[in-house]
Amino acid sequence: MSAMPDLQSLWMPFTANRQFKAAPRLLVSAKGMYYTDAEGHRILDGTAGLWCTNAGHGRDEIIDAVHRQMRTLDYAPPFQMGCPVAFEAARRVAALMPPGLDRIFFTNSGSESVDTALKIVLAYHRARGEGQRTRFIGRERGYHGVGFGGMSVGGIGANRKAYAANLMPGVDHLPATLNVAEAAFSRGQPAWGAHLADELERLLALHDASTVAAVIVEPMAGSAGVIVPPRGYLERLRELCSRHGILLVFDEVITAFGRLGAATAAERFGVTPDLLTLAKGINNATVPMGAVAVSRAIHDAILGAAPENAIELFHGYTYSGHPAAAAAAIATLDLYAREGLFERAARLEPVFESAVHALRDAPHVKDIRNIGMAAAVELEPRAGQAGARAYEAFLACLQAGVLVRFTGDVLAFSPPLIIDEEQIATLFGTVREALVRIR
Ligand code: PXG
Repeated sequence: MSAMPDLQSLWMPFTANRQFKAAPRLLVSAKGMYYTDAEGHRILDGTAGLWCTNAGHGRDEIIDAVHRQMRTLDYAPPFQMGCPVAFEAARRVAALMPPGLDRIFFTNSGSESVDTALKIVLAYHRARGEGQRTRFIGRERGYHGVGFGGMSVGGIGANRKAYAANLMPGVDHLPATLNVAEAAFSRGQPAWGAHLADELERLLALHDASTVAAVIVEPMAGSAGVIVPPRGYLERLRELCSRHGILLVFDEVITAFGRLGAATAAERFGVTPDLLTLAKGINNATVPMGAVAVSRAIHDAILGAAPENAIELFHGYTYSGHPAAAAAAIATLDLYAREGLFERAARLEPVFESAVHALRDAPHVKDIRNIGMAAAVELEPRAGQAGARAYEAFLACLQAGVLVRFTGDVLAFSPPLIIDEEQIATLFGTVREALVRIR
C-alpha cells in the first residue's frame, strides 16, 4: 500500500480527469507480464502499457544498457554533432525494415514521427520539382497522433472537433474499412472490403492525382479498435499510389516490432510503403522514442537537391536520437532477437485468436476482430449510454486483476509478446466474467 499522491497538479492526457481523480487507479511498479497497483494487487498487463512494452516490463537488459549509457554520455546535441549510439540504433532499426527503407530519422513519439514523415514527403516532392504535390489522404477512424499534421490526416472526430478550424488544409480521407454487417467475427484479414481501396481513385479524380503527395494509413488501425485490413486492400493502395507517383506511408507506431508476428506489418502483409513511422515498441517504451524509416531513394533525392555543405532537411528535435533512448532501442532489439519474440507472437497467434473468439457467445458482444497479438471485442452499446459498457467492463477486469484497454464500446487487447498460454486464458476468462457481470 503506497501513500496517495496529491492528484491536483497533473492534467492527465486523454483521461476523464474528474472521474479519475474521484476514484484514482495508480500503478506503482511492474515486472514481466504484471503491474502492481497502489493497493499491492498484481495486475496482468493485457495491453502492453499502451501497445508499447512488447518485451514485458522491467527488463534488466534494457535498464542496464540505459544506465551504462547515461553514465558514459548523458546527452549530445544531434544537430551538426553526433554520438555513436544513435548511429548504431539507426543501423539496427534499418536492418528490421522492409528492403529499401534503410534511412532512419529519430523522433521522440509517434506523433512526431507522423509529422516528420509528412514533412519529408513534402520536401521530397519539392526536391524533385513536383512542389504542386501538397495534398494528403488519410482514412476515417485513422489515428496518427496529436500533432496538427497527424490530427489532420487522422480520422477520429473527437480528436479533431475542438481544433477543426485550424486543421492542415488539403487533406481528404478514405473510408474506414470496418463493416460489422459484412465482416463480423472475421479471424485475421476479412475477405470483404478490398474494393474500398478503389475509393482512392475517386479522390484522385476529384483532386487530380498530380496534387496528391501521399496516402497515410495504419496497416492495421489500432486506436479505432483493431481494424484489420481486408485481404487485397493494402496491395491495391500500393498499386494506385505507385501508378500515380504518390508516396505511401504506413503508420506502424503500433504494428511494428512484433505486434503482428513480424518486424513490421509491411513484412506481414507483403506490401512495402515508401515511409514507415515507428515509436512504442522501438525501445519497449523505456525512454520516449520514435522514428521514421524512409526509402533510400527519398533520402537521396532530398540530400541531392540541396547545395553542397547545406542542411538538406530543416527539421529535427533536441532529443532526436537521445543517447538513453538509442541505448534502450539497441538493447530492446537484442532482446526481441534473442528471445525470438516476433516468432513467438506468430506462434501464439492461433491460441490468442481462439481465446478471443471464444467470447462470441458472451453477453453484449457484437464483433470480434484479431490479428497477430492484437484483438478487439466490440460491444453493443447500452441504449442512451454509449461507451458505458466498455468502461464498466474495463473496471470489472481491473478489479479482477487484468488491465485491458477501452475506447468507445470497444475493448482492446495487445499484451506483451512474452505472454504465455495460461495468461492468455486468464485474460479472456476474466473478460468473459466481466461481460457477464455488467448489464
Ligand atoms: N500513430 C499511431 C498509429 C498510434 O497508434 C500515434 C501515432 C501517436 O504516438 P504518440 O507516441 O505520439 O502517442 C499512435 C499512438 C490506444 C492508444 O489505446 C493508442 C496510441 C496512443 C495512446 C493510446 O489505442 N497510439
